[in-house]
Amino acid sequence: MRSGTRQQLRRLVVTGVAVAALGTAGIATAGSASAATGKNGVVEVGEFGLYYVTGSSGTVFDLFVSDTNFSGDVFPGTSISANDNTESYRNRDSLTWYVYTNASAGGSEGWLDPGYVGNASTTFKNKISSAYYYDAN
Ligand SMILES: [Ca+2]
Ligand SMILES: [Ca+2]
Repeated sequence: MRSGTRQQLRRLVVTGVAVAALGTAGIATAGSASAATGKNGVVEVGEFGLYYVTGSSGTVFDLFVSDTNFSGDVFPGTSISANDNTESYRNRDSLTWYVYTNASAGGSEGWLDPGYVGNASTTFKNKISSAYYYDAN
């Protein structure tokens, strides 16, 4: 449900109101042409990336929509768990992302403004277990 809401929001932001007048077919075409793909190892426009190491480069866990529990997630193309295993960020979204040290927005909360690039503080380094594109707690 969150994902659907997000997709609709994104579509409006990216393509503007004009697309709405084109009807469902037009919206579908525009959406597929511009949509970022989460968890494909590339931090695209509209995504939030959490990196395996400091420096905001290299192996990255890229999110387009919120992830309530990193357990079971791996860095794309690897078998490396993303849970409690990220050290830096890159926010290419137009929204502020919120990160939490426990699943389901539990534990300590941090936030990364649009455009933010940088390393995690001690509180969050190798401790993040969920991330949201809104304030979830
Ligand atoms: Ca991506
Ligand atoms: Ca954790």
